[in-house]
Amino acid sequence: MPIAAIQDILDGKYAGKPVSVRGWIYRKRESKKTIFLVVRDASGIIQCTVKTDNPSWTQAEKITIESSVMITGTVKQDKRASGGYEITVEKLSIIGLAETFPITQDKSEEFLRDVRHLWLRSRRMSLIMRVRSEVLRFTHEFFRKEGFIEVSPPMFISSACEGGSTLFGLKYFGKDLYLTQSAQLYLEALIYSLEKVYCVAPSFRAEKSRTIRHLTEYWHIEPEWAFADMDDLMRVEEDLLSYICQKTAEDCKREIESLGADISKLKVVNTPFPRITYTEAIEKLTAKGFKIKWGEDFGYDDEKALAEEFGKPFFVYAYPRQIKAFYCKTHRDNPDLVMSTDMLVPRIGEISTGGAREDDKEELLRRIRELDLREEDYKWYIDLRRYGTVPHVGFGLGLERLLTWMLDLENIIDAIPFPRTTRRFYP
Ligand code: AMO
Repeated sequence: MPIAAIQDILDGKYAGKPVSVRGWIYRKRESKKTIFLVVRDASGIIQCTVKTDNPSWTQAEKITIESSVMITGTVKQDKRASGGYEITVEKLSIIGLAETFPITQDKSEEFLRDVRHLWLRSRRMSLIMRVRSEVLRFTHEFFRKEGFIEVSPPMFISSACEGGSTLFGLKYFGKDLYLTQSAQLYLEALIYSLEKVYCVAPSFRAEKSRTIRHLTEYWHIEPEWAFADMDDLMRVEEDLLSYICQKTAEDCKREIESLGADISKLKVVNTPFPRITYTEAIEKLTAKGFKIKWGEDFGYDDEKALAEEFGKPFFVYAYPRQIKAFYCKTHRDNPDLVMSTDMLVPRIGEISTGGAREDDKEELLRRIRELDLREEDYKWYIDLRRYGTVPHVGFGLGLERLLTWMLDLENIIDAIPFPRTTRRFYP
């Protein structure tokens, strides 16, 4: 007999028919004459009933929560059953009898994080993981559609991309190396042959901040492309975000509703996004009574206040040189500013940073010296400006920050299966 996906049964494809399902016991309830087993598989949950006269009764009595099972029976339409269908069991085989499952309803968040390897079985975590997978699919679809080529950057690196304070160091056969903070510099090397490239890869940050938006290991969506300016950059970025939001609202409606997240905020993500300069952002914040001065970087509270005003994703661009990285391209008509832009969303603040890269060798060298970086560490990167330099742009979008916003998650740690933070690296 074919093994049915539970969702297909709930969709009415097996009404009145014999069927087999495989899965795990989600809930169990007993009365004198019937045992009700709620079984879950990857697609959904369904109630299965075993009667006293069934030869499987003793198996059903013995079965425990989270035991793995194979059930054969007949699908019955029943308005009282959640989902509208149930299975009258003919045969129940226990595949793996579970010990007493440690997760019960009264457990604390902290406990659930300690047993993350088991908590991943919860309906909530499975729904999030499904949407995460779909968001990745839409990301790949978008870049392929736009002619970008997927590339694979290294994780071991010898010089910093985003500044020393968040670098994870490690010993590499006696030499000092680091874990990558961003693939950007390597992507820049690849545009000279492929022109438009992207990757989705882990980035590592020795980030001491314990906030709802910081991980030490996160997944980074990073495109980089040649012959492009800031306008092209913001256009591709907003197109990507609106593609992801629209497709997710369409294809993950059931998951989003089950998670209790607000689907309407995804549906209204349409291009063009509002754009304000850094200077305008400072003026807005000053008007709201914030103490921030021109030249200072935004804190989380500043970003949240700005984002509240827009209520949807928007760009801040043209930042002061002193708060941005060495690779940012200086505005030729105003050397105090660099061509850099952040995308901000409500509640989370910054979800991406991007910009035009300094493509002039002398300007780049000047920035490297100004920031006291070691020129020899960036020799290969400077080479890229020696041989056929081109104007180019790119951005980095944090997948988990994006999901935290899209799914109204309280904390970024629920956007990734095995979160790594300052305090958490088990399991
Ligand atoms: P930046 O350092 O701003 O820029 O990082 C880009 C995006 O990565 C995400 N992010 C994080 N997500 C979770 N936990 C963290 N600790 C964390 N740190 C960063 C955010 C952020 O917007 N190379 C540049 C980008 C570029 O210009 O192309 C970079 O890495 O969503």
